[in-house]
Amino acid sequence: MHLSRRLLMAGLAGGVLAAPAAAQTNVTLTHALAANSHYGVAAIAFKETVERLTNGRYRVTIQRNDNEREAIEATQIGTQEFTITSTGPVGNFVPDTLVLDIPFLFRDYDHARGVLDSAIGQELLAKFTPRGLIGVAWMENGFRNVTNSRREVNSPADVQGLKIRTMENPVHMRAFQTLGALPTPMAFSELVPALQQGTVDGQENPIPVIVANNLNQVQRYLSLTRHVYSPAVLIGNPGFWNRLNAADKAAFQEAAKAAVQANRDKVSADERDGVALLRSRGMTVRETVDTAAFQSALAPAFEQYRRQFDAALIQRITDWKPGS
Ligand code: EAX
Repeated sequence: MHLSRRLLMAGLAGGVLAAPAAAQTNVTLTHALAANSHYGVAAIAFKETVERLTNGRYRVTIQRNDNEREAIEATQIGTQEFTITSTGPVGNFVPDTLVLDIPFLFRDYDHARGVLDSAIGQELLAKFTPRGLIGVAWMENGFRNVTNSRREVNSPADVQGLKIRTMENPVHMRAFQTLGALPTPMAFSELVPALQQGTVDGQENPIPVIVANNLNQVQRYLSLTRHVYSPAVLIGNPGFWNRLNAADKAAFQEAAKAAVQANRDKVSADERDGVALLRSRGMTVRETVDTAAFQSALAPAFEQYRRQFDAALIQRITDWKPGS
């Protein structure tokens, strides 16, 4: 065989003439918590799925940013492509989502997950687009519980006068004001220093967040008030998202599904094991509170929410049941 033909055959065999390596695109995703938290495991599932389904053409870098409002702003302007955040600050960007933050709106996790996975959830995700964000998928933070270092909380009377850190969320702030507490809104990044310095007496967060951030080190009492369900959401940058071709967009959507599953599985595990763990870390835990008293004490706030939000949507959420 002629030499050049032999070289050509060898080159082809050795891949020397293979197509140039596909370009790689770096994608940044942030969230507020530790890598082993319910957000952290979701971020890892998202990263692994994107990189697997795109054969590494997209490389996801996970970074921690515990100022969720800043992370949403960065996603909106495109200095990062995705963020996982609680709905806490989201209402300042997408006001329609505030309806999800109404206390005692969701009966339990099945109800919340069912509503967010239904047409109602899709309708609310669509509200992100005109606000310069992509609502990719609903995730989960969990049912929120009150902690403080002053006293056990069983009823609304026990909350009166407590300086309670809330998220920067007007629905939550109105609820704690109505209960006679002193709601003090701040970003999650400021919470632990505020508790350490006594700027606030308490805060409220789901078990997964209390566990992941060792809030037992700065809070003595935990009361399972479960006063509000806290959704989380995977938000994307519109410029990045709209440039994806159909196949790559499907890969990112598949990755979002994997993230939601990992997130919910971790919340369920933390709800199962977290109370015993927090007790073992020294917290005094009150597992049952006078929920009916909290609900009736919040009646004036509910009245205002019904006037402020789409009452029909609130009813649709309340009436939702499996198969509906
Ligand atoms: O999203 O700010 C909060 O209390 C949130 O629950 C926390 O950042 C996890």
